[in-house]
Amino acid sequence: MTRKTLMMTAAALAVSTGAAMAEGEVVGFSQIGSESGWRAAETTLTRQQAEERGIQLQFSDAQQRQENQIAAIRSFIAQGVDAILLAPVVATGWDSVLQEAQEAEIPVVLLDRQVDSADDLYLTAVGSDLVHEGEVAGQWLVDEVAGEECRVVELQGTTGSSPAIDRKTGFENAIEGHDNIEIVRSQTGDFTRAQGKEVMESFLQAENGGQDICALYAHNDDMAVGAIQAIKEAGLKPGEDILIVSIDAVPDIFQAMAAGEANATVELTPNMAGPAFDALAAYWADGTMPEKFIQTESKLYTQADDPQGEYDRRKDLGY
Ligand code: GZL
Repeated sequence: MTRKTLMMTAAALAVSTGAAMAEGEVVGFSQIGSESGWRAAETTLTRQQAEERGIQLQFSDAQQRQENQIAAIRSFIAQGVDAILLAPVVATGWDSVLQEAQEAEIPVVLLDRQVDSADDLYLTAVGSDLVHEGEVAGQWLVDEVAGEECRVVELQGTTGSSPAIDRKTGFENAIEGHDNIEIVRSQTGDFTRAQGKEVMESFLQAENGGQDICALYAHNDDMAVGAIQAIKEAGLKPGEDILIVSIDAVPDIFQAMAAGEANATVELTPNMAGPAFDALAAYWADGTMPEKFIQTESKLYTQADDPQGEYDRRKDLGY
């Protein structure tokens, strides 16, 4: 397929999907890395959304390092891009580079995580209510154990990231006042399967081989999937001996749910770029200023919600 045909196809597709065209704009995307299936899907969908809208995407993978993100943003500024997308690995340390982008009159849109900087330093932030996600997960456990004693272990996301901070806060909000539920161990697994498995192994050892653990709360599904492996290797039944609740709604957690090895997940859409590019198209067209926070929804899924069907619907979306 020639480039011209491809462009025409993309344009036709954009019209059919209603994607706002932004023909010829150049956007730099500073992506955290590929630490989870969810992150991989976000990258896939961002590339697709850019192509549908005729946007040229300059992509940078920071390998989880903030200094790489800051360097990428400075490179985008030097290139004179029309906008910058930033998924900030941690919440602090962005003021100076965001001020440089502001001085260069390049709008910055945050994706899926927040920064502590003043909100005049970015055009808008697209993401979920991370505290609410933690509350949804916590409330599910409160309802599930129905007053029974429950010792919980927690796998936190990347230290200093807004999802790790806020999802912890939300879960604690939900279990507050329910003295039967207690978080007895909490440690970062850095949002990855490998570290989720490793830290869960240490939790199992420390908690009487897992006999004293009632539930795992993982800040993302990838750490939960790693932990499920550790629980099985310890001779216990995940989803039964140890309840599993996590966040993201990636295909593999639905596969585990269908096998009875996970119990609940809170959905996080990986399509943060669609709303981001819509806001940028309006801003580029006539200076329209978007809301500072464009919130995506957080839906709870359990074993009662056709997990096999959810797996089938999501397995080809780029996770
Ligand atoms: C949350 C997002 C998190 C995902 C993880 O908005 O930043 O980062 O929940 C990913 O899977 O690592």
